[in-house]
Amino acid sequence: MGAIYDRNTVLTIFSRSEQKPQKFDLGGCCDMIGPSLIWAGDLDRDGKLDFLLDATTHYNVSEPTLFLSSPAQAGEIVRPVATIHFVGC
Ligand SMILES: [Ca+2]
Repeated sequence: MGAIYDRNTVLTIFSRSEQKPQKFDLGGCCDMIGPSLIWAGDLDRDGKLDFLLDATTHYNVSEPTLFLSSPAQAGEIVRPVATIHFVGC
C-alpha cells in the first residue's frame, strides 16, 4: 500500500489487492505542515494495513483519524472510523 498527496490535498491510497486507488478529499488540510502519518500497522488483525493520519486544517489543531481495513466496503481499501480533535493553547 502506498499513498500520495496532490495539490488539492487528496489522499490517494494504492493497494495490490484492489484494482482502483482509493481517494479521500482532505478538505482544507493542511496548513504549514501537511498531513502527518502518526502510525501504520495492522490494528484489526485482518492482514491488511491500517493507519492513523493527522490531517488537521490548522497548525494549532491536531485531528488524528484512524483508518481501518476491516470495515472497508467493496472498492475501498480502508475506511475512516474515528477522529479526535485537539486544540492547542
Ligand atoms: Ca487491518
